[in-house]
Amino acid sequence: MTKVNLFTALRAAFPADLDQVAIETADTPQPLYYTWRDLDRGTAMIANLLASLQLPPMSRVAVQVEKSVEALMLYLAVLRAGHVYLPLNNAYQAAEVDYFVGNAEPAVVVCAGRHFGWVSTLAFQKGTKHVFTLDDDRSGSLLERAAQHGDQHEPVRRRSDDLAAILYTSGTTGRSKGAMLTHGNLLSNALVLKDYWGWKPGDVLVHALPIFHVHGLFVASHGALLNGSRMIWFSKFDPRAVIARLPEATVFMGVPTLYVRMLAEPALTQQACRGMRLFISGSAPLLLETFQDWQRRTGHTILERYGMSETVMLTSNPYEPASGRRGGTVGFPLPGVGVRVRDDKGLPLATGEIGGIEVKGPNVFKGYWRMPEKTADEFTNDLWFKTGDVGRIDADGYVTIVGRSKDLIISGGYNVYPAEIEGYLNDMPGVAESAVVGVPHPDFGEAVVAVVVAKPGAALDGKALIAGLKGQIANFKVPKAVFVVADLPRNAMGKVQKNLLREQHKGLFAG
Ligand code: MCA
Ligand code: AMP
Repeated sequence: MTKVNLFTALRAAFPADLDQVAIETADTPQPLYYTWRDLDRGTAMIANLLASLQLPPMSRVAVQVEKSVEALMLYLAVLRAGHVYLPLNNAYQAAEVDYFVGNAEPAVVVCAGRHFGWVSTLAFQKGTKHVFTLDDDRSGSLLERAAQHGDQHEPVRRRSDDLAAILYTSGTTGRSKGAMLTHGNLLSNALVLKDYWGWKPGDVLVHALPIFHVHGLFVASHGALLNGSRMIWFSKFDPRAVIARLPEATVFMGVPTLYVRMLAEPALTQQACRGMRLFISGSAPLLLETFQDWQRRTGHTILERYGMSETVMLTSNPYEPASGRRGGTVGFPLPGVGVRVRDDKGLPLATGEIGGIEVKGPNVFKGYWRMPEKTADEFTNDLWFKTGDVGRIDADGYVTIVGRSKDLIISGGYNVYPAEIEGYLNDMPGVAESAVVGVPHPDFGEAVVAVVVAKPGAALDGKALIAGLKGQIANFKVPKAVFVVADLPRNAMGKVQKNLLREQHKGLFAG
């Protein structure tokens, strides 16, 4: 078990020459070059600002900002100051942010300047004392205030089981749950991945994922930082621009949609990938077709891995040899991680049989924030975490995910819980009931589709319902299509047969 503040461990991996470039921006008006010294000084100044606020130990710092290097520094500064980072998807709207702030009770909230009005109103109402702004052009009150502080800061000591971050992940029923990740969870996983994926001197990472989820914030950023590797930093994913920078890079990480979009670009060639050593995919199932197309086009075999907000990374296809990477599988349990498959009654299954995936290890979270009962529900009696994913482990040890027992849609790497969307739809005028399902989508993998029943006498229009949802919830959660029907299909028990709805609409986005 690790005993240090995660920041201290990352800082220790900075190269001896702090004046080397650590991060180069790829899509700012002019490229910006941040040295390792800049990261050290910038995080110290923000950490000193946080210290000056005299917050209680392990205060939550909730952050909803555009992606920028300063936003990454804010994350690192929160670790450095010994507080708890709470990242929020910048697509979340007021009702969503209101819930997270109310639930987590952050001492500090940092938001985009243009959202200061509504964010500060709701945050102050919930008892938050400090609201700062941070924009992606390095403006805002956070940096203005941090500039008044010194650039030396001794990282606050933390134990491995102290909280480092809370990541909200939606619940099958009810509201989102905050997964509490500790310094030990994050550091142990980062150290394992550094080794497992063969990070080495000279590696350069193209970072094009958002930094409010596990994939971009922890897996990608920690990987590069812990290896002292340069990052080419995109604030937004743009397939053409990313391909143009691959020749300077060695490592890329993406959700399947990123690979699908790059494959649509003629510029994606073996030549463009000549310097690359590793393409990693995760967060959603990578279609075998995408895996094979990528091999044909680039000569590279994508390495697929599997993880969760509650556990960081769990399994990975092997780094060596590339021929051991099997498309359609998520590879082997990472060193130190236990993965087992159980039937409905929690009993062991034979090799190759399909059941619920359960996991154990130093990477598994501490529990859901202020939800001890929910936490207990998700662990077995012998303390394995029930992932809600359904899969099998074959005779060679490869894990394959075949589905989910949780009612979850993964669209472009973002998770959408049908119950949440159904709740919003059911509250809309004229809606009697609704069912939300995921259907295959060529770009997003799965797309959200809703089927609604009108109240007697009400006339509903799918497009109007979509427009109504857009102001209320993050756009990626809004159904791409809404069908109005007379009745929802139900089984003898009265349960909505979502499988029939999925089947009925599976060709909606084909081709
Ligand atoms: C954007 N839109 C979407 C999505 N993204 N709709 C459905 N699903 C999506 N994922 C919609 C917007 O609402 C908008 O709709 C329109 O598309 C254009 O929005 P824009 O922001 O321009 O989209 P984009 O820039 O093209 O974004 C697509 C994207 C992005 C690059 C694929 O979704 C993305 O970065 N996804 C990665 C998510 C990720 O990092 N996941 C990791 C989770 P309208 O036009 O109606 O307004 S971590 C995790 O799962 C675990 C633990 C793990 O294993 O890693
Ligand atoms: P979240 O923690 O909410 O970001 O999402 C975690 C979920 O993403 C997992 O429980 C899986 O259902 C899914 N997931 C992550 N990686 C993969 C993968 N490589 N293949 C299939 N599903 C994945």
